[in-house]
Amino acid sequence: PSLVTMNNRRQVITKVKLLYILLFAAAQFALGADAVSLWYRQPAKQWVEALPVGNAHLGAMVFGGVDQDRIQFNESTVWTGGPHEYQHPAAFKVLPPIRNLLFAGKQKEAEALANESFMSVPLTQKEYQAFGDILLDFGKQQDEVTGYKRTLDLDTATASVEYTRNGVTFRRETIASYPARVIAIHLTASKPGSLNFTASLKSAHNGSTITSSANQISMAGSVADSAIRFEARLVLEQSGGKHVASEGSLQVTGANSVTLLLSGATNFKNFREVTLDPVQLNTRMLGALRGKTYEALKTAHIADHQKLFRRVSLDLGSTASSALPTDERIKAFANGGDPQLVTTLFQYGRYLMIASSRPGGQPANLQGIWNDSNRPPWGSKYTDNINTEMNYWPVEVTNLAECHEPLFDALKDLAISGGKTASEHYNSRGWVLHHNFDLWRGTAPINNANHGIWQTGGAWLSHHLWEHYLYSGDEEFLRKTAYPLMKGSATFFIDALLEDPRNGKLISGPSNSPEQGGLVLGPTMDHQIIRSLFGITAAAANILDVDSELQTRLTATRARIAPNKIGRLGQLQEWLEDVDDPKNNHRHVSHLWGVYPGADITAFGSPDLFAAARKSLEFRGDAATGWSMGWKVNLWARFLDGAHSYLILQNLVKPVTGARQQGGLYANLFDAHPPFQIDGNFGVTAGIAEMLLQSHDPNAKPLDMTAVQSGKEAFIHLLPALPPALANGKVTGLRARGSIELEMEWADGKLKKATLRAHQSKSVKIRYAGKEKTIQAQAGKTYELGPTL
Ligand code: FUC
Repeated sequence: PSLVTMNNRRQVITKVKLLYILLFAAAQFALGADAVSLWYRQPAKQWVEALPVGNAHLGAMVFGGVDQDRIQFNESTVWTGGPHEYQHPAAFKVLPPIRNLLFAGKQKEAEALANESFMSVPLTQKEYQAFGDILLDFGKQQDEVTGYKRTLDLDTATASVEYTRNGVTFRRETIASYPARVIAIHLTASKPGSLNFTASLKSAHNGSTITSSANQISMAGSVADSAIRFEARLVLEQSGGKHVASEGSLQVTGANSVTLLLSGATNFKNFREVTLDPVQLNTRMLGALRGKTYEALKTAHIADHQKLFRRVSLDLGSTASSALPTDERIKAFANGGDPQLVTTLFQYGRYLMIASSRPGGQPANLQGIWNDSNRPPWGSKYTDNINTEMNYWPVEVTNLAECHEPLFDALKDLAISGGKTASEHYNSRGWVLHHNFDLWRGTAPINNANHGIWQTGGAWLSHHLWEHYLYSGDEEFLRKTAYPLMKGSATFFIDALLEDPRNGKLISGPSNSPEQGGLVLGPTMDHQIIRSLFGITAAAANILDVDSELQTRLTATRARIAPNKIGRLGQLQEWLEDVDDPKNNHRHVSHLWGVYPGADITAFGSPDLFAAARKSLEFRGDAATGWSMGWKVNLWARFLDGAHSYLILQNLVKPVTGARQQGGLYANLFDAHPPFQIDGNFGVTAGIAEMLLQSHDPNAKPLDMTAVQSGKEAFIHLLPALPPALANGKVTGLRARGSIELEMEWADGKLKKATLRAHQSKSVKIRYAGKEKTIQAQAGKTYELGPTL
């Protein structure tokens, strides 16, 4: 064919393509598909297909069944156990012999001694529990169901189901209101008088008492062998028809619309007291809603949710795939061409955070707040050698800072219980948290010495306080909340670090590199975390103008901690000894902490260590558990490699096969270890943000505490790791350290425009595509930048 006909043919093809795109756009519009909703053509068969709603106190999973619907629910303080101190009295007595055995290379003996005399009492912590189910029985019917659609709208935080049967369209909406502290289910039908069903409650705990009278059902009981007593109450309001209460259920006939309100509470007051009255609490919460319409409740709920959710918008474009139901999109994602699902996943992480972690509640646990089992994986507690921290990675950068608060409240508790552990286990001041905690704030080493004695959980979590300060600039918070906890954690390590007689360096121990290699002295991760903790604690004291002696002490001690080392394979050593195995593809990448979430190994300030860390990450490979891939998405973004970061994301977005180390997403977009563990969802949301914006100091050298690291200046790297697959887009409302809010638009992989809003007056260095520029930002002012800065 001649060039001319080829060109013509191309034009025709382009036109056909254009038409195709337009048609799909129209179809999408008709279906109402958008980046912030999940939808399905069938009810959930399994729990991981049901759709989550939550208000940080109550969580629920909506199945959307037709003949029978199930709304499985949780309350965040329904746990096994009761107030208890876990420290092992006088455990510190075996500390010197354990250390000596480790210095002598006798790891097994050291572990045996630790297992005998150094562990938590009891050895394990308590578990998060299921609470119950709301069951709605519509009776088995033969009539065909058409137009079935089940949706979770992330923007309004509403789960809904809609279908038509026998000419009547039925709709049910479920919301979990944070201001009202209830879950509401609203049922409607297109034809008056056609709602007929029986509502009942089912307890997840034996021996519960379920009674119904007038318009309510009460379910009261306790968790076996625990101090927790609970009550859930379901109240019914209907228009038209009637209802009868009998044998613990409510039978509704001929109603036009019905609202069911679920309230649930326990006697848990705090980790040391179980003195609240759940019945009184429910009466109060439900009483406050008397006379209020569902519409009013819903309006207040949406306003409350959107106040947080709408702070950030992300648009990565849409394609033909956007018109498909969510479960089909997960299956097709590997084929490429569905950038919008990345947006959905990003926003889903923010949605889940708002639903599971709000001021006054418990922090998000391994499953957020959603759990249908009384023997959940890993107790659905708080594993803080990665998982709890990962949960909170997205909160500051994606503009949900107040969702961090429950974690800070937990840290206040942990500093109390961890103070006892510090003194009994280490004869040290300050506080320490090992690799897990629970509702009762256990901090002592659990399970087994080969992975339970990891000392830096509290030190890592203390960084969250400092990060909150860096993002907000809130000095009041730094003074009152952050600094005392950071100081307590740092003080512990001033006492507990030991001198390595071989070279005079300070090392941690006994400890682990999570969760491999057994009990050791001086794992790299510990040193990175402690070094960083000392740096930020000294910086905080400096800002607050307090504790000048401690500042000097921290700075001097920091310089003596065993440094990062590059090993024989060019890798960053995970341990003091050069024993890394290049074939080790373990899920934990602990020694890369200094790259992310830490920021002491940097692209331009320590290029050799940076390259070594990258080598270590290459050894670990690209597949792993869900949370591990969540971490790697962030790490590859820190390595400024958007394509690799996206490759990991792609490995993660696929149906769950069940293989324990392979990740995947369930139909409801819950991330899989497998099993379901929520950290991967949060890790990925943080990772997508990390591709678009980084605000640590990439020029910092080892042992530096630069003006940026100390919170005095800001650094913003625009589109540092933009994947080619996300070449076009727009984001608003991301936050950077230094109290800056950012909007960006890019096309064909290049920045078009960035708008910075400064909330504080500060010198801000901006980097894009290898160029750097400094502006003196004024609080309240907005700055626009193009690709040449
Ligand atoms: C750590 C991880 C596991 C799991 C558990 C909850 O122990 O090593 O993979 O995520 O936490």
